[in-house]
Amino acid sequence: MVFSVNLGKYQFEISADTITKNKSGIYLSGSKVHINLPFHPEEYYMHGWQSWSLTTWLDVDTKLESLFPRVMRPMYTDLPYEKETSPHGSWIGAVTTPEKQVLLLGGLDIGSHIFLKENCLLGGYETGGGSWFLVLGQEQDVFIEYCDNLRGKLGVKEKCIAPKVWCSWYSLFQKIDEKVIINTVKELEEFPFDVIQVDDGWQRKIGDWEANSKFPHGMKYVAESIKETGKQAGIWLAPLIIPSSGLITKEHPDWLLHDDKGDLVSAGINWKEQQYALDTTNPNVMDWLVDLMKKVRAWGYDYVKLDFLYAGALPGKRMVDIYRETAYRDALLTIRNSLGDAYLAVCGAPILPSLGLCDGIRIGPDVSKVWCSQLASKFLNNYSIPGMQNAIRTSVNRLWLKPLINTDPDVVYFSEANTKLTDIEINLQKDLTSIAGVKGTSDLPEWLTGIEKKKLIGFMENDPIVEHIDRYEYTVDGRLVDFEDFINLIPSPNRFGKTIQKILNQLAESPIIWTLFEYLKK
Ligand code: 9PG
Repeated sequence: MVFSVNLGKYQFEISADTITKNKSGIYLSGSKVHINLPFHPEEYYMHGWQSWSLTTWLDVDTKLESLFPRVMRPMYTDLPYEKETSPHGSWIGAVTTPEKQVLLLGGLDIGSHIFLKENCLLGGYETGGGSWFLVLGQEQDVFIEYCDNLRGKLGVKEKCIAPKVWCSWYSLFQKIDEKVIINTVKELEEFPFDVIQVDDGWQRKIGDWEANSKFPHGMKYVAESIKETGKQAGIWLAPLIIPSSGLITKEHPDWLLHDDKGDLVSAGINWKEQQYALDTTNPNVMDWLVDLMKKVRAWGYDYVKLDFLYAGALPGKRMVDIYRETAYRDALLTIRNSLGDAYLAVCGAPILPSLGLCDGIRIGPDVSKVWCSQLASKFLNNYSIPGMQNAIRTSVNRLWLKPLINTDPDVVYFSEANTKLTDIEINLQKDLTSIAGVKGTSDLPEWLTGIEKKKLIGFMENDPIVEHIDRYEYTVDGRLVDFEDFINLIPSPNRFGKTIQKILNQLAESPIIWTLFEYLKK
């Protein structure tokens, strides 16, 4: 059906199954909705699928090419749309009007995707149908209205104050062992952290979630040592992925997600090997996951960071034929329930399907001590690999989620040694963290000078007053912070550059580039 609707000074032609209007906006239903724009939009808000996927305002004429290397697409993008070059995004899309107002179209159910094609905003449900919210107004207001509607639809887990976390990843990476962790725990005693979180490196292997030989007294002992210092113990797991050389791949191949042809579905490449995804609609898989969650709780961990969760929502042929994001959300609900009252932080997680079920969510890629990799951004169209600019760009564009969930923009660095970041870049991340309201670091106390230690303590203890002024402009305790000039996309290459890009994209499919890519991630 085609409807003609007035919003502000504009009359929109809308095609949808049903339409209702109230004072906050317009509600539509239908598997496909079309909104003809009576103006030429200047900018488009593209929202990435999972924590690490690019989220930004774009000039509408910007063509975003597909991300390379292709094998990494499952890890950074939403596969059904990997080849789409017109502006598009997951669940929510928005455009600016010539008067600098914003017209926002948001899915109110999971499985929605928005496109801007010519002068038409298109919404489509992968599930065959659902509801939509359409609103025109000031930028901040329309995002707040959308949040209010999501709250009613997907729920909000009672929002708790985000704990201040020390996490082992961004300093020690996988080079953790019992001695280093216990030592750090002792050194951190005088610091105002709520949680000491052990990240990747404690486990025997991905999918084999027992302490490795570097933790001879086991993970319960580590949790107890942390708790003795008055802090909560946190642990990292990537429960929904399984490496090709994993035990489950050999012993329970039927637990893994397959495609229509019966081949295993790739969940990307990491830890130098091919990763696969668990099929969470298989009851044996869910039993295994529930036991795993109960095990880490019994070890004494009250803060659980679950990572690489996108694997649970990849396209594939599941044992029970349900929609992929529904399969993920169902699994997350069971996981949530088996974790009891632990703080659940999710990462690499599809955004909307996680709402209401977890306490905190990573809203951007990993930070690193490098601002940006020109090679990855400019030539591989990859804005998701670890890097401070990638992390800030996507996180700052996701702060509207704050009323719904604790929004985690990743850690802050306090040590100024061994970094390629400038003070300005480090401080920008500090301010973003204050604005987002989730604070953490990985710095080892022994790496910090006296002044740096004081700065860290001051930062963790201070709770600044934040005001949102404009899209990328905030005040933090009255001081103006503007992200705008720091988060532009890298201009696409010229003709010569395009040739190099083509060659690199080809090369990116070969193993040679792997060595380079591993290097870029550092
Ligand atoms: C542990 C880490 C940390 C971190 C997570 C996640 O290859 N990659 O592009 C890539 C992206 C993210 C990533 C690791 C690799 O990090 O975000 O906080 O827990 O896993 O492995």
